[in-house]
Amino acid sequence: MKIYIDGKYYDERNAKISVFDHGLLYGDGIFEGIRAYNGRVFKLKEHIDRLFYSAKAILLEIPMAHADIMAATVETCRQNRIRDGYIRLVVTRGAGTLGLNPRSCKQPSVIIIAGKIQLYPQELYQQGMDIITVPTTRNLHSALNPAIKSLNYLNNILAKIEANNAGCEEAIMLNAAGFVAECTGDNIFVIKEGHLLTPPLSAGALYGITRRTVMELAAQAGLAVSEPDLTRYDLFNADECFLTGTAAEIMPVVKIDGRTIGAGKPGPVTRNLVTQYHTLTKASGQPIYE
Ligand code: PXG
Repeated sequence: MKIYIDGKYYDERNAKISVFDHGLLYGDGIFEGIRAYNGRVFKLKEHIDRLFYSAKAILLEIPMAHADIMAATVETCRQNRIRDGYIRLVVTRGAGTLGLNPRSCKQPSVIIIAGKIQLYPQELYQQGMDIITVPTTRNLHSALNPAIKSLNYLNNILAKIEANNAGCEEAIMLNAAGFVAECTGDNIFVIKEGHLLTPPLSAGALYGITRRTVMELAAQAGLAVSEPDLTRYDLFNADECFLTGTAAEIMPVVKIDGRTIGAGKPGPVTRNLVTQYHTLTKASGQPIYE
């Protein structure tokens, strides 16, 4: 595997960054998780846009232009002969002194890894997932805005551990007001009487790129799409529920906190969206090999 670090490619065992990098010392940095399908990078521009928005929010100056990061991402896929894969793009604050002042970091680092990801077992896509609400609430906007895809994922990791301890693969995180925010690495949706509902960004959801894509597909299919505040009660009484994410794609949910959702198996609206999503991922995106 060839890994891109600051303009050069390194073998896996030589791909290293400084122990003084504030990305490591403080989680001071940002990232993106991107997919390639069928020789194309899916929603590349949208991911790089979000990377720049995250950077702006944490006053991190990415040392490359938008177009150059797009080109480096595609080139890293080419170097690794990726047709279908997963790309992790990381920008760290860079090496500095021991002490959290980011002004000691002279040069942010850009890292691009192109490999594979299998987030959840395949059979869960057929059966649907059983998930729970966990005690750890999503970060407050006023503390660390969940819209920022930062290297500070402890909030999500704690929730994931709580889910894993209960035998579940994913966790529903509420915000401090008790409304549903999102899952640890996925957005959440419900279907109720022909309406597609998902928490608003103000509830503490990441501006998910799969989330937006699914909302567009649903609107095209004639579903009413809205973003109201949702409570656990709304989830329990939904006709269908599913999660979205770049890695997860669309994952049906059939049980929440012991309550069976709808008929207890992936529903027709979810299955239709899955089909449409797969059609879209196969046929669109930035070509890698032309
Ligand atoms: N919420 C959170 C907190 C996320 O981290 C999503 C929602 C879905 O967003 P996208 O834009 O991907 O639709 C994410 C994204 C992993 C992994 O390694 C996690 C994500 C993406 C890729 C890999 O677990 N989360």
